[in-house]
Amino acid sequence: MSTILILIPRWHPQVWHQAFVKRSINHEIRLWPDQAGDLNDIEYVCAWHPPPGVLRMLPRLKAIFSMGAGVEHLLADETLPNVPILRMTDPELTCRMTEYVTMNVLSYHRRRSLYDFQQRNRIWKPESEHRTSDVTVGMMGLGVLGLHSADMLRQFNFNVVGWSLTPKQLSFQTYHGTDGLPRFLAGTDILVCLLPLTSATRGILNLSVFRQLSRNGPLGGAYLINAGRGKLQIEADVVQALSEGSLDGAAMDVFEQEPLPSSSPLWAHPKVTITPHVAAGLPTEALVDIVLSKIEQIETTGIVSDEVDRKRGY
Ligand code: NDP
Ligand code: OXD
Repeated sequence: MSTILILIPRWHPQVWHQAFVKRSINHEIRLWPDQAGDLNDIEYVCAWHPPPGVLRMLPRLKAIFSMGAGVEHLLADETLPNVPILRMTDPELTCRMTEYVTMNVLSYHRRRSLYDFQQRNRIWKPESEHRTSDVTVGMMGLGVLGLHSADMLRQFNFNVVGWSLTPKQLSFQTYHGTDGLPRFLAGTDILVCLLPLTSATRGILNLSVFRQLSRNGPLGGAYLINAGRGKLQIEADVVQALSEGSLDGAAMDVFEQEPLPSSSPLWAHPKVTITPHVAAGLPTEALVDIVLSKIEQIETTGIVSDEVDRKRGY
C-alpha cells in the first residue's frame, strides 16, 4: 500500500480524489491542501501546476507524476526535490493527439472553412483539387506524439518533413537544431507544433518563423497547428501573420494564458480555430489507471518508465 497525494489545484480535485479512491483500494489517497494529512507519509504525488515549494515538503517522496505529457509546470519550481519525474505517455493519449492533428491537417487540405463559408452563403463553387502528396506537413517535434502523427499523415500520403533537437534517421526527410530550421520551414505548407516548452523553445512560433513558411504550395498559403504549449507561440505575431498573409489559418489548442482571456483577438478571428487545451484529453479514470499501473510497476519491479530528463527540460 502506498500513500498518494493529489496536487492539482487548477482542476477539480474532488473529482480526481473520488476517481482515485474508487480505483485504488490498495492505496491511501490524500488531497492537497485540506486532506493531505501527515506529509511524512506521502510517497507519490500526482501533480499539475503544483504551487512552488509544496513538493519539497515531502521527505519520503519516491516519484512525482505529471498529470500530462508536458512537465514545464513542474520544472518551474526551483525547489523541486531530486526524485524521478514521470510524464504521462499512453497509447490512447497519443492517438487522441493524432486525431487532433489529422483532423486539422485534413480540414486545411480539404478547404473546410472555405466550403463552410460557401454553404452559409449558398455558393456552389468547387475549387481546383490537389493531391495529399503535393502538401508538405512540417512536424516540429519528433517525440512520442510528433512521430505518431507523422506516421498517420504519411498513411494519407502527405509529404511529411520533421524537425527535432537531435538528428534522426527516419523514412522521411528530417532536419534538426537551429541550423536545420530555415530549410525545414522553407518547404512547409502546414506547420504542426508538438514541441515541449523549454527555455530553447519558448516563443519559437513567431513572425520570423511564419514568414519563412512556404506560400507557393497547392493550398495557396501556410497554416499553423499548435497543440504543444501556448508559450511556444507569440499570439500577437500569429494575428500579424494572418493579417499580412504569412499565415492563412491557425488551429490552436494551447495559449499563452489559459483560459484564453475573452479580450483576445483570436476568439473572433475568422481564420483561427480554437479548442480549450483538449487536443489529447482523456477521461479522468483513464489517467488514474495509467498512474496506478506505473506505481504498481515501480513497487513490484523498481522500474521507472517515462522518466523526464531534467537537464533537457522534457
Ligand atoms: P517528447 O518529449 O516525446 O518529444 C519532444 C520532441 O521535441 C522531441 O522530438 C525533441 O527532440 C523535440 N525538441 C525538444 N526541444 C527541442 C528544440 N529546442 N529544438 C527542436 N526540437 C526540440 O514529447 P511528446 O511528443 O510526448 O509531447 C510533446 C509536447 O506536447 C508535450 O511536451 C506537451 O507540451 C504537449 N502536449 C499537449 C497536449 C495537449 O492536449 N495540447 C497533450 C499532450 C502533450 P529530440 O527528439 O531530438 O529530443
Ligand atoms: C499534456 C497536456 O501535457 O494535456 O499532457 O497538455
